[in-house]
Amino acid sequence: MQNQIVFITGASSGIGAACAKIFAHAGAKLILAARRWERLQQLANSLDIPSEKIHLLQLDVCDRLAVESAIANLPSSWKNIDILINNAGLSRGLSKLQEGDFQDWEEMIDTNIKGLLYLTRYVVPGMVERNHGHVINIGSIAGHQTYPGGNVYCGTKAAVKAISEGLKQDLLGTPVRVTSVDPGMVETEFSQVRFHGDTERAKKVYAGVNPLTPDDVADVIFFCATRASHVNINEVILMPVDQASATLVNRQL
Ligand code: NDP
Ligand code: 8X3
Repeated sequence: MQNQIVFITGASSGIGAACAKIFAHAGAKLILAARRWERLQQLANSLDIPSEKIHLLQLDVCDRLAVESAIANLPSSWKNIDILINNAGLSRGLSKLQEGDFQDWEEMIDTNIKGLLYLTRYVVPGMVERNHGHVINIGSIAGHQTYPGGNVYCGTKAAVKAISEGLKQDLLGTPVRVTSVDPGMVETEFSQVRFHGDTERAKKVYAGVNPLTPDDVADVIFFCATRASHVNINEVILMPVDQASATLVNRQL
C-alpha cells in the first residue's frame, strides 16, 4: 500500500473518513474529496502523515463537469490513481413512494448513481491504460433487500450492485479489479442526513443496538484492497451481529 494513490469520495465523514485513516496508516497517498472543505481540512490535520501525501478536493460528485475537471487537473504526481473508493452517498427521507419528495429523489439518484458513474468513467480509463487499478464501490444491504419507505434509496443501491457487476464484466481481460462492499447498519451521519438534521429521530435508528462502526467497514474495504493482485473480491455483505436483515434488528431497550 506504500505510496499507492487512493481516491476516496465522501471522505469528510463516516465510512470515507475511516477509510482515509486506515489507508493513511498503511502508507498510501490520499486524494480526499467531499463538498465540506473545512471537514476535509480537519481530517487531513488529524491524519498522522506528511502533508505531501494528502491532496484535498472540494468536489460535488453530482456535478459532472466538476468531476471531469477535477480528474483532468490533478497534479501530475497525483494522476495515477491506484484505488478509487466510490463512497459518497446519502439517503433522504423514508416516505412512502406515493408521497415521496422529488428533491430527495433527485439528490439520491444524482449522488449515489450518477456521481459514482462520473468518477468511474473519468478514472477507470487511466487504470486500464496503466494495467493497474481497483474500483471499490460502497453499496448497501439496501441494494439486496428493499424495506418500507426505502424505495428510491434501495433503488439507487440496487443500481450500484448492477453497476459493479457490469463494470467487472466490462473490465474482463484487464487487471483492473472491482469490488462492492455492502454494509448493513453503520452509525455515521447517515441517518441525520436521511432525516434532514432531525438528530433525535436519527439516534433512534441505533437505539439499543450495537451497530457497525465506520472503522469496521473501512477494515473490510482495506482487506479487499490488499489481496494478491490476481484475487478479486466481488462483493461483501457485512452487518452487525445485532442485525439479521435490512429490517430485522435485535434491540435491547
Ligand atoms: P455520512 O453521511 O457520514 O457520509 C457521507 C459522505 O458522503 C460525506 O462525506 C459527504 O460529504 C459525502 N457526500 C454526500 N453527497 C456528496 C456529494 N454530492 N459530493 C461529494 N460528497 C458527497 O454517511 P456514511 O459514511 O454512512 O455513508 C457513506 C456511504 O455508505 C454512502 O454511500 C452510504 O449510502 C453507504 N452506506 C451507509 C450505511 C450506514 O448505515 N451508515 C450502510 C450501508 C451503506 P459532504 O457532505 O461533505 O459532501
Ligand atoms: C444504509 C443501510 O438499511 O439504512 O444503506 O438502508 S439502510
